[in-house]
Amino acid sequence: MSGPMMLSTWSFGQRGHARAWPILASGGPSLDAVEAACRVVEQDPEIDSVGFGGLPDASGEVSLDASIMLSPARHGSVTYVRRFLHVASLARRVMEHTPHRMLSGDGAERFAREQGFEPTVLLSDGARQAWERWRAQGGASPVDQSRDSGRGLRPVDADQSGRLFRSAAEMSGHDTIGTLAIDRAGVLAGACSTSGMPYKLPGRVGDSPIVGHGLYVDPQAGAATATGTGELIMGVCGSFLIVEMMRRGAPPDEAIREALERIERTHNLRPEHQAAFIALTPRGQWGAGALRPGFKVAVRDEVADVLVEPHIVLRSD
Ligand code: SD4
Repeated sequence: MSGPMMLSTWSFGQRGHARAWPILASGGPSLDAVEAACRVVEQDPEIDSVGFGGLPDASGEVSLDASIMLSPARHGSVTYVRRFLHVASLARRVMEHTPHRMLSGDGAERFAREQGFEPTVLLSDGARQAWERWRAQGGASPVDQSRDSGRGLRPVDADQSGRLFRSAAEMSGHDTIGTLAIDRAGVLAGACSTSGMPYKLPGRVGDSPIVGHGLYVDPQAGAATATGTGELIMGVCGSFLIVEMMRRGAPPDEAIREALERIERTHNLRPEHQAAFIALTPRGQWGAGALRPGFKVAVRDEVADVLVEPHIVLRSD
């Protein structure tokens, strides 16, 4: 067994790691670490694809989805949450305080209130203005979330100011925070949180809150999480497929390649489509891959705090 480590999607994953790593480094649980990473990204108004600041649906309303998972018997998720910010934490409450696995919409929000979560407005001024521009242009064009312009590949402590990113422009254009962690005790955990596809039809739910699609964790086999166009990922049960292949002996990269190739084989891909996965074995071996260029993965362990290119990029376009 190697030491604790964390792996997250996109450049904003590093922001999450800055908060979550001290939990793992001090021997804390991986479940707390993945929740903490999601909370950082959820509350950041500069990030237009998760939590406050997330782009709204076609009607101008923001709705959030999230899931959290320890094992096939221990997971929780929420969908279509429109008045509460910390949906990964809410998913954890579903796991820990209900006999259920998923709560949706008004029921999820009633549960949030009962659990003491404070209702809030999720639409930021920036997201409202973006939606107004989208509507003024006819409201038809899909948003390409495939590329991460975060300037990464930074070694540990490169940014002494503590500011990991220089401008909002560096952060835009990508989506779900998916995060996987293994703690000192060797316990795997995963979480993901998203505002979903920009300008989606109201009520649309993507892969992120659905166990097996956007996230899957099995203590014996490993963990995987997804980002990108949920409709593609849901078509192949992406995260479950990857964990299942790892169970049968595939290294994480090989398992991810199979999921990406299956998406490519079974869908008519459009230019704005992206799908990317990260995966982690119980022994700390990790993998990352994307359908198209532009994806980045944040990695943190006892020696490194880096943002790197995925090992696999299936297509060049
Ligand atoms: C979803 N995978 O809901 C998430 C994030 C996303 O366009 O919106 N991608 O499909």
